[in-house]
Amino acid sequence: MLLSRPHLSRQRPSRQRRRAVIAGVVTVATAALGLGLSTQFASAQTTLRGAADDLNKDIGVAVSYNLLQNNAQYRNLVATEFNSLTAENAMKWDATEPSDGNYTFTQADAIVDFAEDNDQTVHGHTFVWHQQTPSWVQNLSGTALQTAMVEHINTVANRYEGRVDSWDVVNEVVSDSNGAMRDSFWLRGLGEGYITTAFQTARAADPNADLYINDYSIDGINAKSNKVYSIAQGLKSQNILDGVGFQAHLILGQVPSDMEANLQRFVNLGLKVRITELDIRIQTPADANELQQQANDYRRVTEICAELADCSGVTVWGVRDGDSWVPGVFPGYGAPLLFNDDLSKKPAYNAVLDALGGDGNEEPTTSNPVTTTPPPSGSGCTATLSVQSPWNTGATYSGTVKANQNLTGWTVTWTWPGSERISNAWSVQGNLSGATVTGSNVGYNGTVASGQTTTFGFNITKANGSTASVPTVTCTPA
Ligand code: 9MR
Repeated sequence: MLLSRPHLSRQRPSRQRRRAVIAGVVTVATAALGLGLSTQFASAQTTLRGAADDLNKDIGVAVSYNLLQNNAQYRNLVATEFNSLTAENAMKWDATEPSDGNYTFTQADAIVDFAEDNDQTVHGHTFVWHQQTPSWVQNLSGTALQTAMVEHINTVANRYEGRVDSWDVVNEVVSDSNGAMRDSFWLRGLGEGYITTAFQTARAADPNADLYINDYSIDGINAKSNKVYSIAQGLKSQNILDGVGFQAHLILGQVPSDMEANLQRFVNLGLKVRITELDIRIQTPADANELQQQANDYRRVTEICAELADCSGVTVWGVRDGDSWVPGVFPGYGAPLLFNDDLSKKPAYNAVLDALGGDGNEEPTTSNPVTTTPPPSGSGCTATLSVQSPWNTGATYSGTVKANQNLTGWTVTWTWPGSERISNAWSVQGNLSGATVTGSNVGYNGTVASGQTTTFGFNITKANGSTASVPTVTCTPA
C-alpha cells in the first residue's frame, strides 16, 4: 500500500529503490506472520531495519539532536536498526520558532540530514500542540493566533517539503475525559475550526506529505478514540487527512485487547494508521518476568501493524531506557524501550524483530510444541494454535483459521487440558475464559476466501513453570 503513496515519485532515488526492491516479498513475509510460521519463511534479517524493509514498513525511533551529535554508538545504532526517524523535540514549535518570525532550524536540519544520509524516512512531529509552544503564541488570540499558526505551518512544511514524508499536523487535541475537545489555548482562541485550518494549511504547503492526527490513550476503542474517529471522518471527507497516529505510551500488560479492531476501523475510513510513540513502562526495578511480559506486549503491538497493510509503521519513543521521558513524568516507572543504557538489546528487541519476520530467536523453543497437527482437510475450515512466547506463568498464542471454502464467519473451540485460561484476546470473541473455549470471528476477519487464512491471538495464565499446551482446535463455518 505504501507504494501507492502519491509522493513517492518525488522521494530520493535511494529510498524509492528500497521500497521498490522489497515490494515482491511483502506477501510472503506477511503470510509468514499470519501463519505463525516465521521460522519456515523468515527473512533471517537480524536487524529491525532489515526486517521492516522486507515488510515495506517503517520501524522508527524518536531521536535526540544532542545524542546524535555527541554519541557515536547511539548514532550507529540509530542508522543500523531503524529506517525512519522522528525528532523527539527538535521540530516542535519552541525549537523551531522560539520568538515571532525567528526560526531556528539547526537541530531539525541535522536530524533530517542524518535521515537522508542513512536513507531513512522522516515522520515530522509536530505543528500544532498545546505543549512546547512558546508563550508569545499562547498570548495571542483571534486573527493574530490564526496568522501565527498558518505562518508557522507554511514555513516549516515548506522548508522540509520533499524531505519529511509525513507530519503530525495536530497533536493531542482531544481531552482525556468524555471524548470532549481538549481545553487548550488553541480551542479557546480559535474554536474547533483550528484543526481544519491547520490541515488545510499543511496540505497546501506540502501536497505530497502524508498528514496525520496524533494522540495518546486512543489505542483501544474508548470515548477518546471515538472522538478522534469522528474528527478523522470529517477531515478525510475533505481530503486533508491521510493517517492517524496512535502514540501507544502503554503500561506493562495493558495492550488493549481491541487495539487491532480499533486500528482497523480507521483503516476502513481509507486512512493509514501508525504507531507513533511506542513505549511500555514497567514499575522499576523490572524483573525478568516483567521484561518477558514487556517483550510479549511489544510483539503484540508490532504484529498488529505488520498484519495491517495500511499501517505505515511503528516508531519507538527513544533508544535507551535511560533516555526516556517516562521516569520524569511517572515516578517509579521506567525501562520502557528496546535497549538498555549500554545499548544492549532487551527481550523486547528480539520480540519486535521476530514480529517483523526477522530472526529474533523468539520463536517457540523445542521445549514448547509449536503447532498442532492440522485436522483432516475437507471440513469448511481448519484451525491451529501455536505458542508464540511462553513465560513462567503465562504465554502468548497465535491462532490461524484456514478456509477450505469461502467463509463469512467461523467459530473455533477447544478444551484446555490443564490450568491454562485465556486472560485477554484479540481478533476473536465469545466464551473465552473457561476450560472450554468457544470463539468466533470479530467484525473484520469473518470473511475469508477459500484457501486463505486469518489470525487471532490471546494470552493465557498457567501454573508456574508448566508447559503451555497446544490443544486440537475444531473449526466450524458460520
Ligand atoms: O519525549 C518528549 C520529552 O523529551 C519532552 O520533554 C516532552 C515535553 O512535553 O515531550 C515528550 O514527547 C511527547 C510527545 O512530543 C507527544 N506525546 C507525548 C510524548 C511524551 O510526553
